Amino acid sequence: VTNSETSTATVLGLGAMGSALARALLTAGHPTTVWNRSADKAVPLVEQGAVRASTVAEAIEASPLTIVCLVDATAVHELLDEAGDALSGRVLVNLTSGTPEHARTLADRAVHYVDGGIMAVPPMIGGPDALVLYSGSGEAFAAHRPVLESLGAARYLGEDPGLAALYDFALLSGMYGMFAGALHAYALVGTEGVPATAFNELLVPWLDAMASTLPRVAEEVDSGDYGSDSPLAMQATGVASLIEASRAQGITPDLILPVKRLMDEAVAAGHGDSDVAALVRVMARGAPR
Ligand code: FVH
Repeated sequence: VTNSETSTATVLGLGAMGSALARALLTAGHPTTVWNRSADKAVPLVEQGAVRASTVAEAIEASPLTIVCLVDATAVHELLDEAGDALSGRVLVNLTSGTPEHARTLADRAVHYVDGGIMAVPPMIGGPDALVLYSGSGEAFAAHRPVLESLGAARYLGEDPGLAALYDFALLSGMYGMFAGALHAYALVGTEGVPATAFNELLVPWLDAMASTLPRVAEEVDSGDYGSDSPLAMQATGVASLIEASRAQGITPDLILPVKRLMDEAVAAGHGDSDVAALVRVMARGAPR
């Protein structure tokens, strides 16, 4: 891997995200070659100064760095089949969403492979709030870091190519947990005509206050030394009432039931006196459900 030409890049895949990535590279002044299965998606980028390649191999050979962003890992494998030897000596940064195992399998196909997880939606790319997680070849990442930073803040996590996907899904888990709880709350107060926008006056500071307890929760998860300020046995009873109240208001408790099930399992496993952090113990058993 050399960094002598690190300012040029190729983008394979020009869907909503791939186009945003190519636009950000062009805006940052990096000469950019693009390719997409449906050629018409390259037109606006060519108008912005990109060079359109007619084949995957031609696109890859145009730059020392190729960024791929397709619908899924299967499409990336197909693309690599099409690329032949073009990647030899070049760096592949895969920003397609996939599992850690997908990333590790793809890494076996390219010598200089970096996987990435994009923590942003297309309009955020190139802006101050975009974050991209990377893992895989540290040498390749370091050589192309200046170009990659034009997409958003770049955070390198380590040599295991699966790490970026793992962190990506862990962050998404936090996000979906928050949205699930907030949507259940809106549905609940909505049964009495309270608009979600009005309820936010209470909900948002409450969630902020709960988020501020995460450092303590995380310490308990790491140490296995769980606090007992809000014992799970007490919380499980409270959540049972929450479920009953939801049903009585005509709201399905579907988003809350899995939390109750884990609490019951933790209590049955002897964690009734522990704080909520002890739920990780139950999850780590990985029992099929
Ligand atoms: N958009 C978003 O908000 C999220 C943010 C977080 C990361 N994701 C992931 O990014 C990947 C691409 O997402 P996208 O939004 O660009 O997706 P689409 O607009 O649907 O574009 C899909 C592109 O994939 C091409 N493609 C599909 N199948 C193949 C194939 N077999 N061979 C070659 N290319 C293929 C498709 O080409 P075409 O249909 O235009 O010809 C598009 O370029 C994704 O992993 C998200 O999870 C985005």
